[in-house]
Amino acid sequence: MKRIRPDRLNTTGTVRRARYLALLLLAVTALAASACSSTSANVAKPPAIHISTNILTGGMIGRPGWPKFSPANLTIPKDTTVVLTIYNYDNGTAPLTAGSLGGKVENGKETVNGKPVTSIPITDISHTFTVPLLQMNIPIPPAPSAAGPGGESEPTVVTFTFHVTKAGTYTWQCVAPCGTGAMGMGGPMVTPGYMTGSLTVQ
Ligand SMILES: [Cu+2]
Repeated sequence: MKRIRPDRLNTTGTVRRARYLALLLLAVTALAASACSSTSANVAKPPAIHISTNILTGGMIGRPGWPKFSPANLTIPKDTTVVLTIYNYDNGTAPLTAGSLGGKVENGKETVNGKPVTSIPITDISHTFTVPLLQMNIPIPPAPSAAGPGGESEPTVVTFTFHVTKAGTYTWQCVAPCGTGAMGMGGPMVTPGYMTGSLTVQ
């Protein structure tokens, strides 16, 4: 039997341990470097969350003059890319007053029937999904004009991609005068569940 001298065993062990530690250090440094680099392909982004809502005409819900977001209360996770799809079945317009900024897309990216837009002419607004506390605005053009028995059409499809970092419950409001009364600001405009509701970020 070959004898191994205890001092050699000890030396070999020390060298191995040192190599192992050096390799470990290298691996940890590489990991830290990749975690810090936002451009690294190795860093997985959390997948986008997809949610949707519909804008129904008053005729569709048996309450003429009362267009409605359905659902009107939405919940999303914070720190996540969210794609909100809005199907607008309402072919009516509710033009904004001259000089209004409600036609501008704010704090997110919008498409209308698949085409990117940065604003909608204020004369061609049907509704908006506006969250003042998040400086977020989604102007929504009307559905095409061919109307069904309840005033419904094929929907205009709006997508809005956004990201909220701060948790909370935010009120959204349609700012287009689509409601009742001389100014169009009554009825559904001031009734939660119709043209105002909540966006909960948690
Ligand atoms: Cu509206």
